[in-house]
Amino acid sequence: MYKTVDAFMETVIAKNPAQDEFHQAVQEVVESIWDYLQDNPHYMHTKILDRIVEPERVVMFRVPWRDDQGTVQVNRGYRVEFNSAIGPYKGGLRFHPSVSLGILKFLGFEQIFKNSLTTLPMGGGKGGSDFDPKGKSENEVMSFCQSFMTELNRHIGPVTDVPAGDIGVGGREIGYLFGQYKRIRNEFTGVLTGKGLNWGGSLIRPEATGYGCVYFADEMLKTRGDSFKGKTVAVSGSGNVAQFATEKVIELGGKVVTLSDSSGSIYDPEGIDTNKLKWVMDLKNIRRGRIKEYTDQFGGEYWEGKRPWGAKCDVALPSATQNEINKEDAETLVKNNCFCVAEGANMPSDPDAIEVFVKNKILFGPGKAANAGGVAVSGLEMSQNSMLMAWNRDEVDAKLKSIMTCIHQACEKYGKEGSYINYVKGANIAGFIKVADSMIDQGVV
Ligand code: NDP
Ligand code: 2IT
Repeated sequence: MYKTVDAFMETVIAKNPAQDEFHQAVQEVVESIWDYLQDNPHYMHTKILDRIVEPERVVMFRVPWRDDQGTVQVNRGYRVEFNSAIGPYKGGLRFHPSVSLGILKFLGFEQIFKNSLTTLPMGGGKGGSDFDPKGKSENEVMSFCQSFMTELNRHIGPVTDVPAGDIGVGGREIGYLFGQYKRIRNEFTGVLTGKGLNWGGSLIRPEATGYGCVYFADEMLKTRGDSFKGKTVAVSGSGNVAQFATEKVIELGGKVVTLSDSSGSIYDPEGIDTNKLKWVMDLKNIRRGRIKEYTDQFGGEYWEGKRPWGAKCDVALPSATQNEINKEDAETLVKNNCFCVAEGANMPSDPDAIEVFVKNKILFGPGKAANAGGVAVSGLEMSQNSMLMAWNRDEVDAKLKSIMTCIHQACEKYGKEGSYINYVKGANIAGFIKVADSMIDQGVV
């Protein structure tokens, strides 16, 4: 039996070489549940840690397709079916050139605990491809999606594994993937979430991750008798999560002053209002342009190649990608009196950054708690699909709000350290218990 976290991590690193992000995600979870495991030795006796870091199944496959010039292109596809102890595998698909097995294992691992926190019956999974949708035509994106699903379809199903979107996969891609699944299988089922409203999608699913993140941050602020009203907020990213986080902050009376993409950040001290946001949504979702164009339209500053963390803010909502806040960024945020960070993205803060936040006792909501609203509404989409019915906008929004409040309560219950809530510890322990206990109930599988 392992005596220390380091001893356990040595075996994980040896067995999974060159998967740095996966090691990082495992280390964070194991560190924060370690004391709990010592107090509850049956988890160690049943080797839950060794089992939970091993995916139940990994599928890797060739994705050949033809570009507009007729040239054959070959990408690699993946689906990591990590853990089905509490429900069918559930989690997004990421299309981005940086996708590798290690990245998808980190995301799949996080998803196990996140899905457990939602209170809904969903296991953990993640998939995707190193395909880069940037600069591709509609026809190329469709050809790729069809080829990807031609292989993936045999591994998924509404009670087996239900993918959804993530970076580079939005409503358009889910549509092409769903169309191809239906064509091959001759089944109209809830095999994907994030579907269009006309064909089985749920209201509020597009908004859910961003809205949920802001609801969670609002719960964190409430613990200090505070709210979003009058707060200056730095958001990173300008995709699905960033857009709807911004929309909800505006609605709650806050002022969002930054957005970014992989080329740089924009800083608008006047605040991004509803009209400007509408323009950003058109830029990013329809015209598929760069965030730099914002400053040509509305003024403000463009910070080429820079992340937004140099902007003075009260609240930060990192909503782009992993490891986008390092130690220096975290110190800058704290120095500028930012006192609340809620992660819309998965693992955007690196371990040194998290240490800075926790040491300074600021409110820090890790992704698996703060961004769980997206997959939670995916779970609600699955429920509606199985019942062959649809809830209205207010019903779904109320359920989302109530789930985010439950997640906050779970973090508080397991993360309280005196008057400070350590949300990392709280989320990891609460997420772990339900999955680990279910694994024990189901025997050595
Ligand atoms: P989108 O593809 O809609 O948007 C991603 C945004 O992040 C874009 O602005 C993109 O810029 C930027 N970005 C991506 N990669 C990088 C990078 N390497 N460096 C800097 N910026 C980058 O994705 P989502 O909004 O859906 O996802 C954002 C984050 O939220 C991810 O971490 C995802 O895992 C997480 N998440 C998403 C959920 C969802 O429901 N969609 C649910 C829970 C978490 P560019 O256009 O230049 O690439
Ligand atoms: O990281 C995530 O939680 C997602 N990309 C959403 C997954 C889902 O199944 O809705």
